[in-house]
Amino acid sequence: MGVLNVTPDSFSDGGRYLDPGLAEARALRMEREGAHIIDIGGESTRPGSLAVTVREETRRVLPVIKRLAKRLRIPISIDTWKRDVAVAALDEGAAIVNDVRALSADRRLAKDIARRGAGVVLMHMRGTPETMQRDTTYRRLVPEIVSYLRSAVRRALDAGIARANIAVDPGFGFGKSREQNFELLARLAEFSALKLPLLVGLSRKSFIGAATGRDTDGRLYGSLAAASAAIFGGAHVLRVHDVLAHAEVASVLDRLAPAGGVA
Ligand code: HH2
Repeated sequence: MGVLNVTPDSFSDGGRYLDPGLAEARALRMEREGAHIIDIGGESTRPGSLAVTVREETRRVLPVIKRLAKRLRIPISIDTWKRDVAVAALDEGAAIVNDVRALSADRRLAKDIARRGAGVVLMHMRGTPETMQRDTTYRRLVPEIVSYLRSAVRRALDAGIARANIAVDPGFGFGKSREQNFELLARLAEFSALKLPLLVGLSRKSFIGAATGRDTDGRLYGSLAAASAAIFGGAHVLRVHDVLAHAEVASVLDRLAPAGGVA
C-alpha cells in the first residue's frame, strides 16, 4: 500500500503533493513500482496533530481521487475516520476506507461501507492523535489490542461488511511508546488469532529513527528491516512511502513461502 498524503503537515511527505497534478504523478509512479493499493489521506495523524474540518479534508482529497479513479488500475483507499469524507471518497471511486478509529467515530459509517461493498482497514489507536501519546500504559499490550480489534471486527460484521473485505492493523505509533512499538513488531504473529489480513504501517516512523538515529528521510533501511520482520510475523499488507524498495524486499521474502517459510 503506497502512501499519498495530500496534506501540508504529514510527518514524512507533508506539503509535497498538495497539487493534484503532482499527487497524480506520485500515485502512478507508486503503481508502476509495485503498489497494490494507493492510500490517500487529507489529514495528518502524527502525534499531537489537530483534526481538520470535513470541508478542508474533502477539498484536499476529492480532486485527487477523481483523477486517479480514472487512471489507476489498482484500488484507492481513503485514509480517514470521518464519515462524510469516507462516503464522498467512496462515491468518487475509492474502494477501501482506512479508518484509524476502526469505525468508532460514527456508527453509520460501517453501514455506508457495507452498502457499497467496499473494504475497510480497522486500526487500533487510543484516544486521538492529539492525546494518544499522553498515556501509553497497557495492562497487557498485545491482548488489549487484539481484543479492541476483535470488537471493531464485530462492529463491521454486524453492519453487514463481508469478512473478506476486512483487514486489521495494530496501529504502530498510535498511542504506543517506542518500546511498545518494538514489542508489537516482535509479537506480530499473535495477531493471527484474528484470522484476518494484517496491515502494518511502519514506514519511516519515529521508533525506527530511535533505533537508527536517522530523521524521517533517512529511515529507509530501518523501515525495510522492520518490514522484513513484519512479513516474518505474518503481515499481509505493508503501508509504505518507498514502494519500489519494499516491493523488492517483499518479492524476495515471498519466495520463502513455497519452501515452508514466511506465512
Ligand atoms: N499511519 C499513519 C496514517 N495512517 N493507517 C493505517 N492503517 N496504519 C498506519 O500505521 C497509519 C495509517 C501515519 O503515517 P503518515 O500517513 O505517513 O503520516 P501523517 O499521519 O502525518 O499524515
